[in-house]
Amino acid sequence: MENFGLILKMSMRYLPQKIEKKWQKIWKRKSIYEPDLKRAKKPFYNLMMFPYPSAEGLHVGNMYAFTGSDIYGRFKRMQGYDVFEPIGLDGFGIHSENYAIKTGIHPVKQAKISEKRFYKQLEITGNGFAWKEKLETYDPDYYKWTQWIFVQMFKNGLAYRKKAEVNWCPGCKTVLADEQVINGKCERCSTEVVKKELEQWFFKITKYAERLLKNLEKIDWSERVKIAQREWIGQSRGAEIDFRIKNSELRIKVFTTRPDTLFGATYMVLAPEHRIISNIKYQISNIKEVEAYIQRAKKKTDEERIAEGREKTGVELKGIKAVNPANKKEVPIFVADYVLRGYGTGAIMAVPAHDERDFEFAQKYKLPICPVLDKAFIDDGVLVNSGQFTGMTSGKARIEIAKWLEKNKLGKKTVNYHLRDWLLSRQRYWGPPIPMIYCEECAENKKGERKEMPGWYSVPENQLPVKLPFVKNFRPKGADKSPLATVKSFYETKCPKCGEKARRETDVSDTFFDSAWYYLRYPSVRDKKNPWNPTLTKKWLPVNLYTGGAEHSVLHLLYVRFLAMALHDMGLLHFEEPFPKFRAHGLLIREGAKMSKSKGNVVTPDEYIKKFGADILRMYLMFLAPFEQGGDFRDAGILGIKRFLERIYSLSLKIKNQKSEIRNTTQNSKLNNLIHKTIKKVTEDIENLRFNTAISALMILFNEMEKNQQSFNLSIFQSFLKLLTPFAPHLTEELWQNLKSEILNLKSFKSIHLEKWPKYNPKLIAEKTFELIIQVNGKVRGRITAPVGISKEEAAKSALKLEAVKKYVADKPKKIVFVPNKLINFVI
Ligand code: ANZ
Ligand code: ZN
Repeated sequence: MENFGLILKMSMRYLPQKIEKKWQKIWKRKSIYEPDLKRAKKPFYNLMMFPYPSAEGLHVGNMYAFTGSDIYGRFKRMQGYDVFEPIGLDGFGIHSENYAIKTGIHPVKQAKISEKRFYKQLEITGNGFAWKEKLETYDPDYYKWTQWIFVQMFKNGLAYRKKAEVNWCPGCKTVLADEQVINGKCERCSTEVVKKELEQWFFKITKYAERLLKNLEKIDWSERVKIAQREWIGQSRGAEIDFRIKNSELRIKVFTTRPDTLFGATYMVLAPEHRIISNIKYQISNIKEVEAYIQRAKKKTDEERIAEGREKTGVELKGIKAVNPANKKEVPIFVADYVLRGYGTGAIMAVPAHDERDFEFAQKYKLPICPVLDKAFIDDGVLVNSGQFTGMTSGKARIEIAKWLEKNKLGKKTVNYHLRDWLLSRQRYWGPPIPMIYCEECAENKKGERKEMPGWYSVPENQLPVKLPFVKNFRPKGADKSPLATVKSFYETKCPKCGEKARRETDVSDTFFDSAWYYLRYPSVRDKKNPWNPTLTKKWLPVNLYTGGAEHSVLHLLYVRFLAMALHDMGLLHFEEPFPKFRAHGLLIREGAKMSKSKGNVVTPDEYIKKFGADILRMYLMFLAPFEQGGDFRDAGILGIKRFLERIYSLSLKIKNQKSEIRNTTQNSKLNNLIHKTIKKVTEDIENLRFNTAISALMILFNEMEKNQQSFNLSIFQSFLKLLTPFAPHLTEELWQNLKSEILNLKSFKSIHLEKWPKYNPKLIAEKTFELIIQVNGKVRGRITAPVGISKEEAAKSALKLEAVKKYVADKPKKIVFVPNKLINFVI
């Protein structure tokens, strides 16, 4: 029923709001941004991190990121790819829930409000989204599969429960993952995080530490994100060494990156939580003092314990000694909180001559300091006082001492990682319930789905999803339990194994789990049987270009890589890196300050779109600075872009009114060359996300066209419009269709967005040059490359820049012979 024509009468003035609404409707009707997922020939999956609705709506900073990604997508579409650019909402989780708490509106209701608001905003910005594949993480059709993945993780030994000292946010009343603690504060609400000993669900990301690190070399990602991941994973190579306790069978294992300094280990330190202390309690003569110290230390967080400038404290374990395995010397053992329980083995050999922390401690407690390298506090020196290893370089000694330890069964080479397992459970309401059941009966009989976790069963897959019940009082309780723990009808269930009364897990999983697999669902949103359809997944994945914020370097971007690897190993995915290419966009600031609600300088795109239209705002944002760098949003700047688009509009009007003979036959060689140069420049710039310089190239071209409006071919203007299309999708569509005809026949409608990206002719842009021969008195003294048509004066000037020529032509030459485009001869 689309056989009616739409009159495209161009108004005299550029009215973006009118134009934009019209084209958005038509695009949607004609599904021009919906690739044929099954049959597409050249799939290109262009993805931008989906937003989480935590406030009133998107701000201009979010739009900045989406626009950059969208420009790239539109560019690829015109290059002939079937571009898939889906959108959705990361709407489950603490950020949305905290917002609901603030507004007092139940998250279920708030989600509907946010959905409308966000989607509306994303629509008016004119992005080429595939709306038919949108998804929301709180949709049971979606989280059914989030839970299903959890079950797979559990079945494969990658999800487990353990009691551990974890981060607790008193503000959000839940535990947090290490990655969500930024400088000791909650990533969400900035409350100071405290430690709590709790039993929680974890994903075994540490099992993948090495691969996560190694694969970084293979993927094309923004360097700063790779660096952040490398640091977070924190690989350190070294050795584990056993120190025997004198008169005992017990040994203390230490981790060191410096086995070359073993002979200088003059004392040992245990972390306050080290388990061996309780085993040797009765041999410690000052146990009261030691226990009191441990109690005090336990109240401090790791950050507090190792804070810079903090005076080191500790207590010696009197009555026992350890033996340095290298020189058999007896050394005292201390407990001190500068050694952390969660790293390495929780015990160290202290080498005060070469480790600054140990040096400080040794000075305070008057402990012996024994140098074993020719210089203090260096990574590489020559060994002294080190028995048979004396004289070796540190590098060699590290290997040799490790070998010697291994041979004598006193230790071994190891690799350690700073990365901790991903703490996944949250004591909150707004998330997918963790699909696990605990049966006391089975636990007592030491039965369970996995033998190391008696009593625990995953919810049978045909019973998924475990739906989140509506709980009126959804606010976090703060008693280490989710509000779901108050809903009897939810947690009471039967054991899938023995059928006895059992209890559901009442914690929900973290939002970062929801977003760790969403990219897999988009192409398959309509598949009811699989989380991701095998055929579609093979066709569309991995993602071709992923764009997003660098602030997620060690959160989302690390989790998502880990999960893909795990699923790959289970045989569920054909790739292990979900995003072979990732680009981090820069941050948008406003008049020098980061845009944030607390500073009151947040700008919503709506007001600007209302005033200027989406095209002007898009172009303005992209013109600010290189996309990967970010930019400073200043109201004044936007007017320049407005003026630019208005000029394009009126030039188009003029061209349309010109006689067709002029439009189709006129040649202007300068413009002909410039258009080809511009095509090359814009193509390369967009490919490298340098949108700002692409726009300035378009401005230069446009100025030239405006100056020569009577004398250029229409095809030049058309190419210009195509180049502008990714930036100003609505305006270019309007002008394009108008130049084609007065009447738009929707049946035969072909959007400019489906036109071919212009190609340049390399011959036309090759700077024409020749080799100028330079002679002095007829003898060749040099050659330079010079542009065809160079003048005698210019040629002489360039030639005299050469040292080899200058030295002969001291004064003014008597005569200069110039053969155009060939040679220059100085007669002296
Ligand atoms: C002896 C030594 C001599 C060390 C020397 C350093 C320099 P990274 O690089 O972070 O892996 N260490 C080991 N476990 C620790 C813990 N649980 N808490 C605090 N410190 C710990 O650091 C490894 C080094 O940090 C190890 O190497 C150990 O000190 C210390 F000249 O052993 B070293
Ligand atoms: Zn049971």
